[in-house]
Amino acid sequence: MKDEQQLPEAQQKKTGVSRRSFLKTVTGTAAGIGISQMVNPALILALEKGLTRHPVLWIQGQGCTGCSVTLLNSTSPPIADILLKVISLQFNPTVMASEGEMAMENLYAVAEEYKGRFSIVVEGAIPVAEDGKYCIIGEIGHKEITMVDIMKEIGPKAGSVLAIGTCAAYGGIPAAKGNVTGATGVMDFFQAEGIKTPVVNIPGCPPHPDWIVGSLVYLLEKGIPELDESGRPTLFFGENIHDNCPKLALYDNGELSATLSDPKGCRMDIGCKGPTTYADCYKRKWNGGVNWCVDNAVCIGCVEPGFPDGTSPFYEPA
Ligand code: FSX
Ligand code: SF4
Ligand code: SF4
Repeated sequence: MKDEQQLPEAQQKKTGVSRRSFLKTVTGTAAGIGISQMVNPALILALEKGLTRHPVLWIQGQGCTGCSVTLLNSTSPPIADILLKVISLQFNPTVMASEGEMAMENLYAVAEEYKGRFSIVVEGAIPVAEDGKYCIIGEIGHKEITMVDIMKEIGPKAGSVLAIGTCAAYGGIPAAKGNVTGATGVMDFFQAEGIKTPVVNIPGCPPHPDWIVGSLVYLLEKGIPELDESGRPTLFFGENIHDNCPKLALYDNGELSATLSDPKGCRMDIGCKGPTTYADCYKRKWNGGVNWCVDNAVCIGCVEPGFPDGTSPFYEPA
């Protein structure tokens, strides 16, 4: 593997955050929910061992960029530390400085040089209809390169793939009823193309930043995590929301909210899909631990393979 000195200049910039203060940041959150008691130790261990930064190619297809935005909201540890200390982000259309052919050539060069030793993060679905022409990632020599082309070329060379967001994992919103683009999740695409690279699904529309960071660190430190039948890490998606919901006692007592603006009761009658949804939102919460969907609305089952068609209408009981 290239050492850091050989990585592009942008990758070498230091954050000004020392290893000691980074460790303090992650240990400081271990007592709370933060990246959780499960993942913080792995992250700390990785840093203590001087984890070699791992090349990551982040490919964006049919999505809303909400997955990148959610990652940029990662506060513990801060996103700058993840990008500059844990991974070596070699391609990301939203935040990378390079562009055009240079960026595309770097993408292919990294995949070749680090064969089997880099990861791909896929954000958004892969549109396979019309020869993949619904999603052009870039050009080399005036030849358009589709997302399908890229995934066929670099998918088999990667050591692992993280399918971030429900679109990348299962097709999500682009694959909803009326899908003319052939929007497909990564696992289905790989199966159709005979690509054997292991895939970890981190669904959610968007996924929680802890799910992304935690899974990435787990992958680098320990390898592929335990996955459920939908390809999701059980670490984050192993528990049923309804069974663990703080409003379960209200449900059991028949105290049900009749409107969204009636915050007290269980949200079952206004469409909550918690009973068929598996994720740890009930304890992790969102927005830095401030609130989560059922506080003000309902769970719409955004992490489930059938989302959104299978969990619609969102505000009507299942
Ligand atoms: Fe999909 Fe990502 Fe939903 Fe959006 O890009 S998972 S539409 S929140 O953000 O792909
Ligand atoms: Fe279940 Fe939703 Fe009611 Fe919570 S709010 S108890 S998840 S139905
Ligand atoms: Fe998605 Fe439900 Fe979690 Fe909200 S509570 S983020 S809809 S899984």
